[in-house]
Amino acid sequence: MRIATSPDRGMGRKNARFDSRIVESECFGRFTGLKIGVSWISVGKRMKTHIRLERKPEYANVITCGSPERAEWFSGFLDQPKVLERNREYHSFLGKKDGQPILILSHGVGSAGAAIAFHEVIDAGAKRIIRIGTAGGLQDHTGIGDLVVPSGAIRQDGTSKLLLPVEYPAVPNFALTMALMKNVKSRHPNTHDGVILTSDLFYPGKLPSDLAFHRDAGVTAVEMECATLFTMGFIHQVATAAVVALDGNPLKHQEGVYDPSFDRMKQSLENAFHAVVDTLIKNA
Ligand code: R1X
Repeated sequence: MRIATSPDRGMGRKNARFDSRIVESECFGRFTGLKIGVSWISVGKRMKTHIRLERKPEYANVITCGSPERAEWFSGFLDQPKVLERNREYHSFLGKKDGQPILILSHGVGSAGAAIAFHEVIDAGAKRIIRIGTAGGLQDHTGIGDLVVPSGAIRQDGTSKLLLPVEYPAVPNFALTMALMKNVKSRHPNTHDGVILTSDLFYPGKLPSDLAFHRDAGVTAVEMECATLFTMGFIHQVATAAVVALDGNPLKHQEGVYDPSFDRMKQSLENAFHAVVDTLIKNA
């Protein structure tokens, strides 16, 4: 409990209400390995339990994506890339662009696990977080390989409902999103904006799917983490944004409109990555 009274909680005093959860998870983490044990005694530089990073100024600009392999691939486009940590789905890489450090962190699939990555990377010093993901397009005017920069996300995830009441919108940072949209469009003409759906569900169950409803309402795409990221950013006053590459249309999967293979997504993701880097280093 010594750490609970430390003046440097990583999140700042205004977020002291989150301390109990941080302390709980770090008390657990203390006993899970030597590295965590060592960080326990370096007050103010404690290693975050899951992503296993300490708080550092180099972690202000963050690119996050679901897949660890994709995170590593992205890091190859940066100068002097290096592997930082690999724990569960949370793999981190640090590199530079124009001399400015950029942290790349994978968050896995789904809002609950991703929220852990978002929370801990904010605790580690993130000031801007941009997610590069994949999503299913819902509109007929979107196609595989198109990019979408969300202007907001419907909170059909479970996690953000545990963070803020449902009346709060999940919206990215406006200025960061406008800058990102400009950069993405200049590299990838088939880029759309709009509201996306963040759902915890990938495969349907017995209940009827509501995807056709959201298509008819004008929702651009569906994925699984953006609303959680935007909500987390709002809570902690950290600028967030996202760009997602469309790998199909879940309403047309049976017609074969689904190809999440790396070969199909590669060019779109590469364009998205360079646009995100441009956005982060110019807004640093
Ligand atoms: O956000 C969605 C999730 O991370 C997009 O792709 C994954 C599911 O295949």
